[in-house]
Amino acid sequence: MNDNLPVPINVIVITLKFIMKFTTNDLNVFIRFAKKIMSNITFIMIKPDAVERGLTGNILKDINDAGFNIRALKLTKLSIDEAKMFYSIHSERPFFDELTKFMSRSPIVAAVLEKENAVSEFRKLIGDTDPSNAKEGTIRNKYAISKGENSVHGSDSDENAKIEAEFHFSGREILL
Ligand code: IDP
Ligand code: MG
Repeated sequence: MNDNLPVPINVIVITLKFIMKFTTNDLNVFIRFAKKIMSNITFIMIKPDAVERGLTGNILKDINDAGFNIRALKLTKLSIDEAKMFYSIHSERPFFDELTKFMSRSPIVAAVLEKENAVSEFRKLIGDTDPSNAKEGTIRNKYAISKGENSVHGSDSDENAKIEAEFHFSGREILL
């Protein structure tokens, strides 16, 4: 018996086409899935002013009541260098020193939250940066002290949510 019979070319082509079709479909499903996950998560922090005043529980309850699911959560503390790295986008702003000193002053609570359109939904829940402009009932309206010490951070885009979540959490700490 001859073990080295050549495989007909059309069988090879059909097999390759099948494999390519399968992997392309698979890839598309994966990309759609990844995009959906990305638009459904945001990264947030409960800032030093709020943790110091014992507001962590109240803010987590507001987050829960607004329909967000917590996918990662920890109490942690930023060093001054970590705060500078995290807020590097604001390094040229006049408030950069004040902001980074404040954010490294005492512990924060970091979290990854999930909800449809998580980034914009969370920014609606927290309100304007300046609490005097934040709508009634928003977290900053209820708890913030000033434009700087404004109790919570929320990512401003899907891309930044991913970058910021990865700054604080390892893959195995985020339970998606
Ligand atoms: P956001 O947190 O609402 O996205 P950003 O403009 O991204 O606001 O500013 C980041 C953070 O920097 C604010 O949450 C606040 O803590 C701080 N910050 C912004 N503007 C000022 C300011 O004029 N004085 C002091 N701190 C500020
Ligand atoms: Mg911002």
